[in-house]
Parts: sequence; C-alpha cells; structure tokens
Amino acid sequence: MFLLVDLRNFSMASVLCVLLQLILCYTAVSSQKVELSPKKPLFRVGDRQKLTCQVNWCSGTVTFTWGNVEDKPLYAEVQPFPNESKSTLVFKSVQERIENTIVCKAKCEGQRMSTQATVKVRVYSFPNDPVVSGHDSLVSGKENTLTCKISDVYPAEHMKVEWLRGEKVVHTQDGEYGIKSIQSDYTFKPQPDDTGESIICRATLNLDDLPPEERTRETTVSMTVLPYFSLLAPSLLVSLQPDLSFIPVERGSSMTLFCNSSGCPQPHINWKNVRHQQNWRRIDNEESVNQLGPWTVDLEDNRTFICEVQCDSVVKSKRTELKVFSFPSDPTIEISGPFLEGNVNNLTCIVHDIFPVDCFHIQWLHGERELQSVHGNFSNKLQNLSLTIPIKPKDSDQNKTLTCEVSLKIGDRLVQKRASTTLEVHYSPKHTTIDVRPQKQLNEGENVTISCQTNSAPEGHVTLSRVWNGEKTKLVSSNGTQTSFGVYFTNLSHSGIYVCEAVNRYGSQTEEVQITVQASFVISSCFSTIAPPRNVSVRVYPSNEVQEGETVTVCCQLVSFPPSKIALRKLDNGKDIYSSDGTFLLVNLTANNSGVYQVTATNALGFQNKNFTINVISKKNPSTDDTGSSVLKRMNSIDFIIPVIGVGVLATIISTLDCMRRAKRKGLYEMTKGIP
Ligand SMILES: *[C@@H]1O[C@H](CO)[C@@H](O)[C@H](O)[C@H]1NC(C)=O
Ligand SMILES: *[C@@H]1O[C@H](CO)[C@@H](O)[C@H](O)[C@H]1NC(C)=O
Ligand SMILES: *[C@@H]1O[C@H](CO)[C@@H](O)[C@H](O)[C@H]1NC(C)=O
Ligand SMILES: *[C@@H]1O[C@H](CO)[C@@H](O)[C@H](O)[C@H]1NC(C)=O
Ligand SMILES: *[C@@H]1O[C@H](CO)[C@@H](O)[C@H](O)[C@H]1NC(C)=O
Ligand SMILES: *[C@@H]1O[C@H](CO)[C@@H](O)[C@H](O)[C@H]1NC(C)=O
Ligand SMILES: *[C@@H]1O[C@H](CO)[C@@H](O)[C@H](O)[C@H]1NC(C)=O
Ligand SMILES: *[C@@H]1O[C@H](CO)[C@@H](O)[C@H](O)[C@H]1NC(C)=O
Ligand SMILES: *[C@@H]1O[C@H](CO)[C@@H](O)[C@H](O)[C@H]1NC(C)=O
Ligand SMILES: *[C@@H]1O[C@H](CO)[C@@H](O)[C@H](O)[C@H]1NC(C)=O
Ligand SMILES: *[C@@H]1O[C@H](CO)[C@@H](O)[C@H](O)[C@H]1NC(C)=O
Ligand SMILES: CC(=O)N[C@H]1CO[C@H](CO)[C@@H](O)[C@@H]1O
Repeated sequence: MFLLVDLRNFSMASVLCVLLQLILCYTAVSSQKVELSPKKPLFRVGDRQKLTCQVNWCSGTVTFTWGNVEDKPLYAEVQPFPNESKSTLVFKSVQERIENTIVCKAKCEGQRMSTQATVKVRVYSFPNDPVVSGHDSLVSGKENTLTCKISDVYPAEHMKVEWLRGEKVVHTQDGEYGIKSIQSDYTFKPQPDDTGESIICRATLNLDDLPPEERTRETTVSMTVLPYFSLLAPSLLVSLQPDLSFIPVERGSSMTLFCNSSGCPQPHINWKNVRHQQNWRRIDNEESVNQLGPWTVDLEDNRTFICEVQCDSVVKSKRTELKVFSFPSDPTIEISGPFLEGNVNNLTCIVHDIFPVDCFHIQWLHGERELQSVHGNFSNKLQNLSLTIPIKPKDSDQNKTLTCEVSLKIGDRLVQKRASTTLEVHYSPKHTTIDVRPQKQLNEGENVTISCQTNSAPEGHVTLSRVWNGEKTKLVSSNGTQTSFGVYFTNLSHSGIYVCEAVNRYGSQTEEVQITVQASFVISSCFSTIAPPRNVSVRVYPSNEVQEGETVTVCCQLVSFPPSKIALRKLDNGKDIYSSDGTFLLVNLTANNSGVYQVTATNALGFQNKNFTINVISKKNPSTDDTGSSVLKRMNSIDFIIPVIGVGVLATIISTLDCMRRAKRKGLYEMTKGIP
C-alpha cells in the first residue's frame, strides 16, 4: 500500500493526522520503523544542536526527507551519511524560531512506501544570573525598592522570580508571555540593623525536561541600610512661600504663609507657636502644604515663624521672620502761633502710630537742605514721633516752604511720606511812604495826587488825613497796603500837612508830608514863597511933589516870606513908623516934611530898604510954621487880604496900588494925630 503524503502541505491537519496514525500503526506492525532522536528535544538558545533520523531495516540506500508541521522554514541543514541509513538535521545556532514539530521521512530503495517519524522541538533561554540593584543605598525607615532583572529569558511565561530573605520567600513574580526580560521590584522599609543581611533573587524556568542546574539561577546580595542621620532623608524638602528670610509687612495688611513639603508621602507639617489658623492639604503623593492664615497682621506678628516637617523619623524645619511696620498716615505740621518777625516760634512735625520707631527718620528740609533731623528710639509699641524746630523769621523768609519728610527703612524697603508748610511771616507796617504827584509845591488850579504805601503782614488798612489847625480830617482809608487821594483844581485851602497812617493788628506807622498851594492873583509879582524881603517898590500918591497941607499915601510893594515888618522913616530924623500892610498916610504936609524917606522891610531871613524923596512946596510964607510937625499916620486897613496858608506860619504880604483907592475913601488924617 502506498500513501502519498505531502508533508509540506499539511493543512488538512486533523484528517491527515488520523491517517498518519493509521500509517504508523501499520508500519509499527510491519516493524519498519524510523527513529528520530532525541525523542524530546529541548534546545538551549545559541547552542549547536541536531536531530538524527535513522532506519535499520533497509538493506539498500535510504532516502530521507525532512519537513515540519508548521508552515515555515526549518532554519537547519541536513547532513547526509550516504553509506549509512541515517540523516542528521543540524541547527547551527538554536533560536526560538526553530521551535516546531519536525518530520523525518525515510524511503528504502526498492520499496514503494516511505516511513516517517515526528518530534516536537522546544527551545529555552536562560543564560544569565539575575541582576539585583538598589541594595547598597537603602534608607532606613523609608520605603525602598530593590530591583531584580533577568534578561534574555525564553519562554518568559514559564519563569517565576522569588525574593528570599533567609529561607522566607518575601515576594514573587511570574513572567509573562512575549517578554524577553523580567523585572521584579521588591519594596520594603529596611531598618538600620538590616545592614549586612542577605537577600536573594531567585529565578526559576519551569520547563519539563530542563535539568535542575539549568532550571534555577539566583543572586544573593548583602543589604546596606543607611541610617537616617548620615544622609538626612535626601528627598524630603521643605520650602516656604514667600521664600524670604524676612518679610516686611504692614500692620493691618493680610498675610498668608505656606509651608510646602515634598518627597514625603505622609508628612506632619506644623507651624510652631502660632494662634492663626493652619490648613493642611495634600497636593499629590509627594507634596503637601500647610497654609497659615490669611490673617490681619498686628504688632505681635513681628516675630519668627517656624514650620516643622516630620517625615517618619526625620524632622526638618524652615523659618522666616515677619518685620511688621506701621506707617499709616502722612506727617502733620503744627505751628505754635503766627510767625512774627523776630519772634521765636516752633514748627513741629509729627507722625502718628508708627512702628518700629527706631527705623524711622524725620527731617525738616528747606529745599534739599536739611535743617534738622532725628531718628526714633527703640520702642516695642506704636508711637508718635515728632521733631520741633524753632524759627525766628525774617521778612525774607516770607513764603519759604519748609518740608517735613518721614522715612521708614525696613530691610531693603524705603517708605517716605511728607508734608509741607509755607511760612507766613507777620510784622507791623513798615517802609511807609507818601508820594505826592506832580510835586508838593503847587499852583492854585493844578491837580495833585497823594499816595501812601506801606508794607505789612497781614495787610491792614491805610488812612490819609489832612491836619489843619491841629485838627485831623480823614480824607480816604483803604484796606490793604496803599491808598491815594486826588484833588482837582487845588486852591489855597488844600495846603497843609497830610498824614498817612498804616495799621495792622501788630501796630501802626505814620508818615507826613507838607503840601503848599500858592495863590495865583492878578499881580502875581506880589507873591512869593520863602524868601527874604525883595523887590521892594514904593509909590507915593498922588505925587512926590505936593503943596503944603496936602496929604500923600505911601504904598510899598514887596515880596517876602515869612511876612516882613515894614518901617518908614525920614532919614534925617530917624524915627520909625511901622506898618503891617505897608501902607502909610502922610497928612498936612509942611515944607519941613520934605526930604529923603526910607522904607525898610525886615523878616527873619533878612531885610531890604528903598529910598524915596518927598518935596513939599510952600504956598505963601514958606518960612512960617515949618517947624516940622509932619504927622505920619498909619492907615488901618482891615479888609486887605493877607493870605495865610499852611500851618499858620506861611504867609505872603501883598501890597498893591489898590491902597490909593482906599486912601481916598478913608479921607485925610492930620499928621499930628493918630500915631500909635
Ligand atoms: C560506500 O559505498 C560506496 C558505493 O556505494 C563505496 O564505494 C564506498 O567504499 C562505501 N564506503 C564505506 C565507508 O562503506
Ligand atoms: C507651595 O504651595 C503653594 C500652595 O499650593 C503653591 O502656590 C506654591 O507654588 C508652592 N511652592 C512651592 C515652592 O512648591
Ligand atoms: C520687631 O522686630 C524688630 C526687628 O526684627 C526687632 O528688633 C524687635 O525686637 C521686634 N519687636 C518685638 C516686639 O518683638
Ligand atoms: C518752643 O519750644 C520750646 C522748647 O520745646 C519751648 O520752650 C518754647 O516755649 C516753645 N515756644 C513756643 C512759642 O511755643
Ligand atoms: C532718643 O533717646 C536719646 C537718649 O535718651 C534722646 O536724647 C533722644 O532725644 C531720643 N530721641 C527721640 C526722638 O525721642
Ligand atoms: C499719638 O497721638 C495721638 C493723637 O495726638 C494720641 O491720641 C496718642 O495717644 C498718641 N500716642 C502716643 C503713644 O503718644
Ligand atoms: C507770598 O505769597 C503770596 C500768596 O501767594 C503772594 O501774594 C505774595 O506776593 C508772596 N510774597 C512774597 C514776598 O513772595
Ligand atoms: C486836572 O484834572 C482834570 C480832571 O481830570 C482835568 O480836566 C484837568 O485838565 C487837569 N488839570 C491839569 C492842570 O492837569
Ligand atoms: C476792610 O476790612 C474790614 C475788615 O476786614 C471790612 O469789614 C471792610 O468791609 C473792608 N473794607 C473794604 C472797603 O473792603
Ligand atoms: C477850595 O476848593 C474846595 C473844593 O476843592 C472848595 O470847597 C473850597 O471852597 C475852595 N476854597 C476857596 C478859598 O476857594
Ligand atoms: C538911602 O540913603 C542912605 C543915606 O544916604 C544910604 O545909606 C542908603 O544906602 C540909601 N539906600 C538906597 C537903597 O539907595
Ligand atoms: C486939616 C488941618 O489940620 N489943617 C492944619 C494944617 O496946618 C495949619 C498950620 O499949621 C493949620 O492952621 C491947619 O489947621
């Protein structure tokens, strides 16, 4: 019987298998066997291995054919032994891929049917001992992880990894299908006395037929446990937020402090000795934070804050210092009173409720120049700090600005606040002046303006008055530092003394000026101002040459100030007759009255005289009764204007030809009568 089996196309698997079994039964019965060895091949990766196929029942030449069940290459070479009835399939270097069910077919020369045998080839790989790491720097009391790695394992799903401490298996792990390397982690908390203890990582490849010496590999390591004090929990980190060694913070502001712990799964974070609320929270497995506050800062927070983190047996702490300050308001300036020129006054700068006083500095400044300054002294509570400077102001200090600057220097931080004051210097009126425009000597009819100016602070008022006969008449008064008064078309009555009085609340100052208004009559030559007598002229009316018994009037004209006494005298007899108005009446003249007469005008500044002659012509007996009883009679003129202006001293005597008219009107007086 002959059954052709196509070994390269074994896809009709189950049916053919049944057939194959029948064939084998048949051949066994016929005892024509093919022998394939080894019977349970388990090849180590990398080795050179072979399968031998042999028949011993054929006397002729046997033809061997190698094949496999799975549809893939054999990855092997066939070595023929031509004179012997066997064939060898050689695997030069075993790999996982050679795993297969191998079929060897033998055909004996001369026989119609071939005979075959199959074998399942298995492969394993376990070339290296386990490698253990992490054992030499274990940290006491902390979770540590030891790692055991087994590489180039095949088939990994048959591998089991065990950790052994002494005889005790403390951890196991199985391999998985498809991987080549197996890693096993063993996590535990070593104690310091674990140092020197052995720990074993044992790997076992559980394959049937694998000899014990190939099956198990193990690595033993000695643990080194570092005591916590020789390497302070290197992964525990404590940090503060804000991360500053000291924090300037203003009283009344809101403050929050954070204490973060990282590298410890179960830390105890504690702010020490605080009354503010603490709020612990976990951020993740490694990080936690303890928030202090928020709270409102007060003076008692001016201290050190310590955060302590405990991680198992390890304690770490961090500190920060709050520097509390208080500087709530600008400084204020206090002035003890008004600044009176020449008086000492105090200027005080004060800043309230400050802390810490010893970090404050007060300065009085004029522009950039420091006048005075002071540093605060230590105090453990809120204080007011002040600086007083005495000021003795001059009027040049008027409107000077003085600044008070308060500085707080706390750490690198500088806070400044300031206040300013402008000096208002007070003084009584001074530099009072009167100004008369266009001038003090005026002609009647001119305009005049009288101005008065003063300097006072604060301003008061200024009054202009005229004094007449010791009586004061107010002309004008103004608030402020100046006033003025104008007169249009002046007349004689505007002459006088003008007084300016400047007043403020601290005092007064008076100035005066004399103003003279000159009358301007038709005969202006008769007017004068201060002068000795001059321009004396004499008129004799009706004539210098008269008949006996007649009367003449002598009128004098002159200019003089102050007024002059006017005397008339006959030069040869030397008797003086005086007149205040310069008019004389000579009555009932005789020949004896002929001669040279002299008029003399005298005032304080001097005198002037004028000679004139009178010639009396005899009527009948020129020699009779000429014994010279010429009588000079003063003429009492009361309606003649004598202008008197000014303060009762200024006067001008005016004599005019008008006297002739009056001489007539008054009639004649005997020369012998009426001599005063
Ligand atoms: C093998 O057989 C061949 C002929 O088939 C022969 O020439 C040769 O000597 C034999 N060798 C051995 C070792 O038997
Ligand atoms: C600390 O924790 C706070 C709050 O979670 C966070 O804002 C801050 O960034 C953390 N700081 C550090 C240094 O981790
Ligand atoms: C406040 O802080 C300052 C600066 O650190 C320190 O000199 C002072 O003693 C502290 N005051 C109090 C009351 O602790
Ligand atoms: C100014 O201060 C000084 C010293 O403090 C004091 O003696 C004086 O009376 C003060 N003067 C005035 C005007 O307040
Ligand atoms: C600080 O103390 C000193 C000494 O006692 C004293 O002279 C000074 O006036 C004080 N300063 C202030 C601002 O009080
Ligand atoms: C500071 O000044 C304020 C207002 O003048 C006063 O009420 C307070 O008592 C002062 N404080 C101190 C410590 O003198
Ligand atoms: C001072 O200031 C006042 C008001 O600004 C001003 O009227 C006055 O002229 C100033 N005085 C001086 C001397 O500057
Ligand atoms: C005086 O003032 C009046 C009014 O302003 C003016 O009409 C007149 O011309 C002035 N007289 C002189 C002499 O300036
Ligand atoms: C002058 O000042 C006084 C007091 O300040 C006031 O009563 C008066 O009305 C002022 N006069 C003028 C003309 O302004
Ligand atoms: C001078 O002028 C004033 C007015 O300014 C007038 O009241 C007065 O009567 C005048 N006096 C004479 C003597 O003319
Ligand atoms: C007037 O006459 C007297 C006597 O002769 C003489 O001294 C005097 O100088 C004369 N005066 C004038 C102004 O001529
Ligand atoms: C008016 C008058 O007195 N006439 C006298 C002038 O003088 C002569 C003589 O001396 C007298 O006789 C007049 O009576």
